[in-house]
Amino acid sequence: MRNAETVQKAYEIAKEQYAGIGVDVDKAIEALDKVRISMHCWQGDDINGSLFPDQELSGTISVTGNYPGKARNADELRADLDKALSLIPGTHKVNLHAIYGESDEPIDLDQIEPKHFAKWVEWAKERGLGLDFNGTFFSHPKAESGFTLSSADPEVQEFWIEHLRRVREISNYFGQETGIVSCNNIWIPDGYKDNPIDRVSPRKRLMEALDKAREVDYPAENTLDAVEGKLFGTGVEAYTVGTHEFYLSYAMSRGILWTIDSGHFHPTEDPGDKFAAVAPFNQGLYLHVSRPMRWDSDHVVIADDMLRNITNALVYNDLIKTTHIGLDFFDATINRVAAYVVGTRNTQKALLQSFLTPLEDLKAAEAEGDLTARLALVEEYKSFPFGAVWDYYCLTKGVPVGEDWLAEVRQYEKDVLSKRA
Ligand code: RNT
Ligand code: ZN
Repeated sequence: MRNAETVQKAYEIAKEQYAGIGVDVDKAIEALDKVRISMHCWQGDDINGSLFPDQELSGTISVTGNYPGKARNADELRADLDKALSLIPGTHKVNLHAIYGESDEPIDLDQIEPKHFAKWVEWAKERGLGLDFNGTFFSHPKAESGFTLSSADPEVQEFWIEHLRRVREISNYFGQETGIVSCNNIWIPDGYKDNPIDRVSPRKRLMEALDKAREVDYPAENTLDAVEGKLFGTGVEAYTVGTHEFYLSYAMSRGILWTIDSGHFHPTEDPGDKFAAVAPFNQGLYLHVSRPMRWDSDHVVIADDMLRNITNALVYNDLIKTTHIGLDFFDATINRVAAYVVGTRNTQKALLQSFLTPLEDLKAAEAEGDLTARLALVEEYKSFPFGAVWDYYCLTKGVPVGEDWLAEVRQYEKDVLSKRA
């Protein structure tokens, strides 16, 4: 167990060291504390959901592993999220998918209503959490052809348009009820395994379907639509209808958020630079922080260079105000509550490191053309004691310091998770 006095002492020393380079650690902590991270509910049950519990996951994404104790229903999922949230400093958001609705009678995705999410709303309100949302355009018989919103079959397409209409209404309800804007992220798996002849028509259909589903205007303080593109997925290697270029064009022309999932790019690309590239156009962003391992593998987020590049781009360029940060990973080979804690705390730690940067000095060095100082200083600052500041932040927020949270997850596993069949 970490000793509070030691944490306090280390913080005082760190504070002094950072003050030496003109950084106010308390301001950095304050900035970090304001950032709500949207924790994706689907890490807790391998994207299973509660509307169709027996439906297999499909739609170009997959979860591997069978670690015991996954949440079997929404109540268990909320309990697991509560556990994870108790080990993460700050106040956050939870990101729901349409399949996480709760209904006494069987309903389909074109019948979901706000009332099917009332339990989630009540739960979120009690905890001061925001709620983001996603339509579920996969794991469904009507998605089996491989096409949803871009389907050439009018009946199939209309089903998904109606789904999206309802999803937007529910997202608006989330914002209204919680008082925190709800981002409504749209991702569809549509595409072909092999090279198509006609690459344009499915995209025209997708554009028209999105426009149709988005006819109703909701207040921007309640809900914001976001569109998430992708290069490829399993089974749609040749052609994805909703690519990055498609959605960036759509988002720009419709004035909505563009979603960047860091797993959807080649490992040599820097997702952080993409925010900066669209920043001059005032483009609002939604972010899925993920970790690609050779491909879009959705590994739990770790403290790697990609993550640092992302948080640096956000903080150094003051894009944090126009960016909504969500997580998107799924690993069923480890304790799922631990996965949440690792991924969320890592994202926060990376943000804190970015906030602990003497930006004015570095910007001045850059402006003066002193590229030597820029490189030398950035490298030295990497070994500044940000961990002491992080530990202190955790201490003041009443969450476990350092690795202490693991013992709590182990206990929860013993008391709760291991009892699930
Ligand atoms: C898939 C997208 C999408 C999903 C979730 C479950 O590649 O990243 O965000 O992960 O909708
Ligand atoms: Zn994503």
